[in-house]
Amino acid sequence: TQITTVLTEAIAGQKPGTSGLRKKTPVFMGRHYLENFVQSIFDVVGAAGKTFVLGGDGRYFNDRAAQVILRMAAANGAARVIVGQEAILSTPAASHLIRLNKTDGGIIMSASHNPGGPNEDFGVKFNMPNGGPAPEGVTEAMYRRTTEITDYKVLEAQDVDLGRIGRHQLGAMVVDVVDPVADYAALMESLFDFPAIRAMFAGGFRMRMDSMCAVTGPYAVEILENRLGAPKGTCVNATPLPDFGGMHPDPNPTWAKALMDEMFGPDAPDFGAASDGDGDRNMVVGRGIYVSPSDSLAVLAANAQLAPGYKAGLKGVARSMPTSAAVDRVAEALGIASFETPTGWKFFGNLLDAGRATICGEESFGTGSDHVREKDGLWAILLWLNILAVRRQSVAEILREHWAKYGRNYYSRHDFEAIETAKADAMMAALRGALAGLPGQQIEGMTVSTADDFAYTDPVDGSVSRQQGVRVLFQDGSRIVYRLSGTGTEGATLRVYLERYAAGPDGLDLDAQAALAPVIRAAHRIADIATHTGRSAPDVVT
Ligand code: VG1
Ligand code: CO
Repeated sequence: TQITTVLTEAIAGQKPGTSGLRKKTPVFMGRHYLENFVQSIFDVVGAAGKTFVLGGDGRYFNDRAAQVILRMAAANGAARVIVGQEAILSTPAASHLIRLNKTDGGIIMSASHNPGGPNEDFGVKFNMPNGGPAPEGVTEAMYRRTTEITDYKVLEAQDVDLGRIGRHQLGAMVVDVVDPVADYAALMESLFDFPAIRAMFAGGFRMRMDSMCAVTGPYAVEILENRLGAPKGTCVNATPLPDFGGMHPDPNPTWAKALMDEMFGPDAPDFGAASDGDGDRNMVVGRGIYVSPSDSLAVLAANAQLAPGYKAGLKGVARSMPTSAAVDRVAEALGIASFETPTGWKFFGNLLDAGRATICGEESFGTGSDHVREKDGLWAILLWLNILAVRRQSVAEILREHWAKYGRNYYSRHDFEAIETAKADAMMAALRGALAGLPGQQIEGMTVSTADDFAYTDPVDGSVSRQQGVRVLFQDGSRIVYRLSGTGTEGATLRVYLERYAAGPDGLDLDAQAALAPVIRAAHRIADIATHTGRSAPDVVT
């Protein structure tokens, strides 16, 4: 085994977005593309003598990329890499292994909720020793490194047999291949009341878990069917496939349509759930009722104490800025702090590390807690199950009681996908230019109170992140947020986030789109979406 230094040239565009570097698979498979980025990671964080975790969501190229990353880690002097069997790890499981083994961080191969396959998406991201995504300062340094890289190091060696659990040697580096599920399942068992959930299933409670042919399949089968006794067949689409069976592994009402149809059909089970490509997102559905992610976060925060892992109460809660304020009302009632951060899980890391927040969430189907430093799909699903087992009520009853107590934040997100980048940029620029003139204006019967471009100062380390989304707030508490996606790989995706508060007791049971109709019209008028983008209707509504 010999270490080779390969000459290379900088490749443009290797800038990590909201969650790592994501590109079309053929781009990632292109000459030196993966190697340049991985070398830049090691150049920034240092590899000599260190221990890392490696795994991915099993999408196309996951297996080949893992071998390249291992050979580069060995060539860069890493002491040890802990790899999930067959290079598989869900994102939350990877975060847990990084923490459990007190490693120096990890590399996760995933493009998350983006489709996978030879012509779809691939991605790589680095997580820090705390288990969380690298903060902006670190990803910026990696990006700068990609612009000046001249060579990378790789070990000339055979593939490691990643199918065999146990210790392997790669040059001077140790490779420990581990069961991807075992430690994660044990962590879940330590947080939740498994006997209570098991008793609920034994009593005839029915659930449908849709893993969307992505990474959570083996985790869901082990935890729900094997450990909690849910009937065989509770988990569907439970075998991870390199192309996710051609599906879009994004758990929302549009892409998890089969689950939605079942939950709204005549023989709906009690509870439905789905997770995304890398297992950090979740969608939760009751019989005949959809739980919006923002409401889910609020319900979980309000009821977390019913689970053993949270019985001491929450230190605080945090949500991304576009997420509805429903959880803020819960925090107020509990007398705990609530934080508002930019989009992306990396912004929760400091709050979790500092013990200022226990539960965090995003409107994009992401919820999690301080048990790891990523959002965690199965964690959220298990917390719901724990709450259902203790309260012995339906999802619909729990939601209605929640709204009756706190009022309801009607909420929806409208996505306009694959817009020409120049047009999307022009629209955002025009919108930013118009912000100063908006306060006081009357639109669709509502008066604008303030309008700004969200900037965040991290309360722990003081770092500042600007231009995190344009917000328009109205006097009646309604709100519109506009931002461009940082995870897409094709053109630009405009996300428009819509919110309106109803205090109750009347008007708590409306259809969200109907309740939001004036806010939706105002959103189109204020940003002139149709004129700028040529689109009058969204591609995806959540
Ligand atoms: C989206 C979501 C964001 C989430 C991110 C990563 O980012 O809006 O809330 O943290 O995806 O999720 P953007 O920049 O496209 O809006 V995942 O499951 O793709 O890691
Ligand atoms: Co994901």
